[in-house]
Amino acid sequence: MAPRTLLRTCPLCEAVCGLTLTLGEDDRVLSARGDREDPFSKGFVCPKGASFGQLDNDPDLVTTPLIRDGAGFREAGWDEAFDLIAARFAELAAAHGSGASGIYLGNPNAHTVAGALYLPALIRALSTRHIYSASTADQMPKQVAAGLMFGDPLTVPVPDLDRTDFLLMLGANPLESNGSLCTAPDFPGRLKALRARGGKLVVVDPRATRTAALADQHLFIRPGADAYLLFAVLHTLFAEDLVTVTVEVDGLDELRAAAQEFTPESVVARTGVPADIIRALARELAAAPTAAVYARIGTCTAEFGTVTQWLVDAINAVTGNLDSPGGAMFATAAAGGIARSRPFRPGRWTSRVRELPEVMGELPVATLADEIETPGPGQIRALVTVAGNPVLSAPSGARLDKGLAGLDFMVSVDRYVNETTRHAHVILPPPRSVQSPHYDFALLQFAVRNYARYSQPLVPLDGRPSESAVLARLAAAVSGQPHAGTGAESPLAVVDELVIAGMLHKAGMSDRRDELTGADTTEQRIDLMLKLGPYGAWNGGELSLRTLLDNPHGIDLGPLRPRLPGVLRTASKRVELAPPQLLADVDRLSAGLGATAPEMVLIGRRQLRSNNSWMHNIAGLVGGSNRCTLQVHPDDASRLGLGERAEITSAAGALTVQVELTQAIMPGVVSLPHGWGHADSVTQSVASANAGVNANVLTDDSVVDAISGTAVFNGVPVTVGPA
Ligand SMILES: Nc1nc2c(c(=O)[nH]1)N[C@H]1C(S)=C(S)[C@@H](COP(=O)(O)OP(=O)(O)OC[C@H]3O[C@@H](n4cnc5c(=O)[nH]c(N)nc54)[C@H](O)[C@@H]3O)O[C@H]1N2
Ligand SMILES: Nc1nc2c(c(=O)[nH]1)N[C@H]1C(S)=C(S)[C@@H](COP(=O)(O)OP(=O)(O)OC[C@H]3O[C@@H](n4cnc5c(=O)[nH]c(N)nc54)[C@H](O)[C@@H]3O)O[C@H]1N2
Ligand code: SF4
Ligand SMILES: [Mo]
Repeated sequence: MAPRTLLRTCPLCEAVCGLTLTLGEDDRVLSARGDREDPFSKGFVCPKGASFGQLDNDPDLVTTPLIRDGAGFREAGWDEAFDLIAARFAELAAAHGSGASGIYLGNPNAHTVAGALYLPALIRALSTRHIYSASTADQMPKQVAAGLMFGDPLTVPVPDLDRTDFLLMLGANPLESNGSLCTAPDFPGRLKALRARGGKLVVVDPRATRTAALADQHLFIRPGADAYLLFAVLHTLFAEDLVTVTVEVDGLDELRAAAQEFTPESVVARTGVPADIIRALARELAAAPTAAVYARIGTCTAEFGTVTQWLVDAINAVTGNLDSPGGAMFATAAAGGIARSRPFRPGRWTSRVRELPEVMGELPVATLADEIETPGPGQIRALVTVAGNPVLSAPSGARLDKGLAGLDFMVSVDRYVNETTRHAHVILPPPRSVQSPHYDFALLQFAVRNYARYSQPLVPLDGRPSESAVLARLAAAVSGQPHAGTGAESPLAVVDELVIAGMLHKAGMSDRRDELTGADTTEQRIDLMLKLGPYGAWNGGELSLRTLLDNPHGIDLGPLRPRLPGVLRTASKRVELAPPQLLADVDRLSAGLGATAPEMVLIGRRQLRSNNSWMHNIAGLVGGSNRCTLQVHPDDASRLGLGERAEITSAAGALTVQVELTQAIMPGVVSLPHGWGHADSVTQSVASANAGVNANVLTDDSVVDAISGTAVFNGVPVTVGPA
């Protein structure tokens, strides 16, 4: 068989680019390029997507279950691995009852079909409140703000990138990250197009990033101060009578009152942004025919993360740009949209040790180490991790590293032995990406154009279970259910039939089970979700699994359309501009106005050829600009007497780091990327040889965004001196 060309969505970041893969006779991926016929990504590919083959062929990937054996691991069969898991969880339940186990879900779950469709069953099976994920190290503030303003935490507006006249972007660097909570393949091209059509781009960032270089205007801001800047913009809009509200809202007067004290002058010291620039920004936002404010990770993982995300959409609303073309709009995804009928409510329970709030059923990852270390009823003794590396990604990572080493039992579903999974007693590997189906249930909720694409598994499973089957079997094993059945008796088929029956029943279509198509029950579930979705064949439209299989480059479903008030789930059925839970944090914010800022603070950054912690084992991607360095302004370096290496210390820990001098960072701010700090004991030869340091040794898990419990990675007080 000659090399063949196959199509697949890139699973590596939120841009969901179409890939054209060439596979050799042995089913190895020989090359990957952008799929020019994909109507959304139109051939765009970044260096990571182009390295898809090297990643898929990495000889260091785990390919069979591994069971802890002394200091290392031995290979094992699937039955043996699951029998051991079932036995150990049964012992745990007998000794401690339920609630002694926990789960941590990492970022790639947002990209896999298994993560979208089978984690709910696994979480239920564990019957625990110890549910943690990368969300509380990432976007949770945005979801809480959206939940309180719109009633559902998945109802997150995105900038209408392709039509806006004015984009204010804070704390995002899509030229390196390719975008986040804003699914937009070729984000760089879309920004260039914005400027080419006469639009204006303003970037707010403590660093002069590659995105800032593309902008009309770049404003340096002191880390953690975005809420002050946005409040001062709001203040100006109200003070100068520039407010236009075009959607039904509640709370406009309360919002005005809250903004009252934040005059542009009052926030200058805190933000570092001159008052006249803030006023001009507010006037331009109001005057632009269409405008959108968009803020991402730099503003989420900060002390006032949730307040900041609220103010972003409050400004979108009071400048008449919410839910209108060219403004901030809600996508209409083909499958997996909001299912809730009652308004979102955070803090329904709190964590055991620190009483931090529950949000969307989970607890903050910043308290995972507390829950592992602190004895007493409800202490975590066994942990499941799926697609995550919290030792490198969670705050106070070094503490977590020790905690994991002391667990009674740990199971990890992961491709690699890494800094986290090395502590597992059992590692269960997913199959290769090309052996997995792909549909972006999560990311297409945040797309800047409505679009759908399904990728079938391109290569047969050759005896390995799908990741969906692994998760379903794990759910059975941890809850003492039979886990070894096959065919219709397999845990996967049992879960799928339950879900399908439930969805059909809810839709009043229980007689239509036989009409679902697909090679297996997973595909049948996808077929059902598409058919019942807003474009679905059973909902007045045409979409089904068949349509997507017939259009393997993907289907364009048109530009974003206004969706209010239909998507609202607030009790008032209006947009809530001043939810009490958010107003409650404003006093703390105003108290910070007069506070003296620390002399030096740490922020993070992303690098084009990295992907959080897990792509440093690809030789073509590490080295050159992709190294773990501390960016320092030359003035700071000479003042502090820094040489090539520096010692950096925070309340949580200390590191010796490689210094990179650059004018691109504000004086008083240093930046270290996360995801580095690879341990010797992991079986990733390239990553170990390019180890770097773990930025999260310095971040402090005792400091969180009060409302969402999200970790604070930006604005961490540090001292820096010569090494
Ligand atoms: N200091 C600091 N820390 C941060 C951040 C920061 O900006 N600064 N950013 C935060 C953010 S935004 C995030 S999202 C988190 C990420 O935090 P995590 O999700 O905990 O970490 P990742 O490095 O993304 O780890 C992903 C893991 O999934 C595995 N994997 C990859 N593909 C698959 C798959 O298909 N199936 C399975 N089962 N496993 C797979 C990889 O081998 C890897 O071990 O880090 C956070 N941490
Ligand atoms: N190449 C690559 N792409 C990725 C990832 C990766 O690791 N590598 N990770 C993926 C993930 S999990 C995510 S969540 C997304 C994130 O995507 P983005 O949000 O675009 O993330 P970054 O590129 O880190 O950009 C954040 C910017 O915030 C700035 N910043 C830091 N502190 C502050 C602050 O207090 N205020 C303001 N205004 N700015 C601040 C930083 O200098 C940085 O330039 O990227 C995704 N894409
Ligand atoms: S931008 Fe993201 S989705 Fe596109 S090729 Fe690169 S890693 Fe893949
Ligand atoms: Mo993330």
